[in-house]
Amino acid sequence: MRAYVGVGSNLGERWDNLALAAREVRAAPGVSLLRASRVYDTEALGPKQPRYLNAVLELQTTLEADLLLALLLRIEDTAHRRREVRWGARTLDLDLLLYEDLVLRTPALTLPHPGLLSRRFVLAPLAELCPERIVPGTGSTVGELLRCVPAHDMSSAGIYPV
Ligand code: A4P
Ligand code: MG
Repeated sequence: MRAYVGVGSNLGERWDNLALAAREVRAAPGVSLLRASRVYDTEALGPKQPRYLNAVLELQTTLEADLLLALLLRIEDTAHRRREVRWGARTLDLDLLLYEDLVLRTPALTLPHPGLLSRRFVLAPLAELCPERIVPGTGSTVGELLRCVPAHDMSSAGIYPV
């Protein structure tokens, strides 16, 4: 199965947090890390907080969607534990953006990820990897959705630390 994971970090050693996410994904049984987008430095959406680094990872996996999400939450926990010692706040956010063509709305998992449709800092890195992919439930491609979302204060910050 092909899956796309949004990675975000806005506290602590942000580049290290991105590297940890890639490392943990690669180490997980049943998951291959195929590609990573560039990394973007983005203005935070929501309450005032530090800027984010955002990127997207492309995975091939034999895990079902719920097990893949469980893995992502476990990786978040790994980063958060480290963080709690030094920063006392969350530093890694992993969102399951797309899982094949699955459309799902359960308390534990919504697919596609609801933030995907409106967030340029998610669509831009995703469009680097799969611009022609149809986002299930919308009838539009990633590239088309990207052209429709509003501008966002963001800039390319470099290649992903895989
Ligand atoms: N969940 C349901 N569907 C999914 C999915 N597709 N992927 C559930 C991941 N999780 C999913 O908790 C999220 C819970 O949602 C999980 O337990 C899972 O069962 P969380 O990650 O602890 O909460 P959160 O991330 O604070 O909330 P949420 O609603 O996921 O927030 P977002 O959408 O992740 O937004 N600004 C910039 N520039 N860049 C960012 O990356 N991110 C956020 C957080 C805010 N502002 C940002 C950014
Ligand atoms: Mg999240």
